[in-house]
Amino acid sequence: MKILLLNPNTTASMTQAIAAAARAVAAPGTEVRATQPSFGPVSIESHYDEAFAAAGVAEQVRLAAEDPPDATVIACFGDPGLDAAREVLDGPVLGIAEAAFHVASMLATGFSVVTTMTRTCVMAERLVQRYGFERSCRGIHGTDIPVLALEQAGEPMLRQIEEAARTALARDGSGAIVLGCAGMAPLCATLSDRLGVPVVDGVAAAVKLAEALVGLGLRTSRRGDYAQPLAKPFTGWAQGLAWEATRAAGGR
Ligand code: 2AL
Repeated sequence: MKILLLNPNTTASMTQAIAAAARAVAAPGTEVRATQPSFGPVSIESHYDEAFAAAGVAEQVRLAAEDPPDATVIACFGDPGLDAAREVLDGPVLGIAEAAFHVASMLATGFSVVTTMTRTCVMAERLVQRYGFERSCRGIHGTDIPVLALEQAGEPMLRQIEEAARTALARDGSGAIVLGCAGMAPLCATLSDRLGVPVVDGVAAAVKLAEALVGLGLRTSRRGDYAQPLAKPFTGWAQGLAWEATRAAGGR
């Protein structure tokens, strides 16, 4: 099974770190191909960043449609471009926030999210509402750690995240922690050991759920809004990314 692991930001070292985390949990027969957009922000920490990241995801899934993967994981906690990716690719597409919320809600009646910059908490909050997890998500906590700083996470940063998680568990009365950034994936095992509660990394959760959905023989519905995009010309720099009539007509 081929899983496309799409890092919506353009930092290659982070793509590689996420890919390593994904491969560590992937089944022996699963091949993880990791990629990132050709343009856009090096990290996603604002609505502005996220707008470009969604276009970057659209670019990459359009290119991937030429040799489609069995499943795709969008590895940024804002799940940018998720619906667009589902229109374009037939195999299941999972966002890491969506996957983590589902998994955490099956392990505890309430979970808390610990994330990066406090200003991104509203993005996670909107996803909680969009996916219908208002009852089980009991709080979203920023640490004000920049996404790219996670690449050099040492003991002080680990301790900062651990403390934020402990505060979240106590304040929210929750039983599990969701890590609110793909860049936190390499820290998941250590935080799990230290906290003694389930700690859910969305990258690992999405990879395992993707394998399950493919194993079940399930694909994205083509009925209604997840039908393929309408064929039409694109202009400007996005000219080459238009969805073509042959493709829209089921030509593959
Ligand atoms: C993220 C993430 O997962 N990747 C990125 O660039 N920003 N999430 C976040 N909450 O900052």
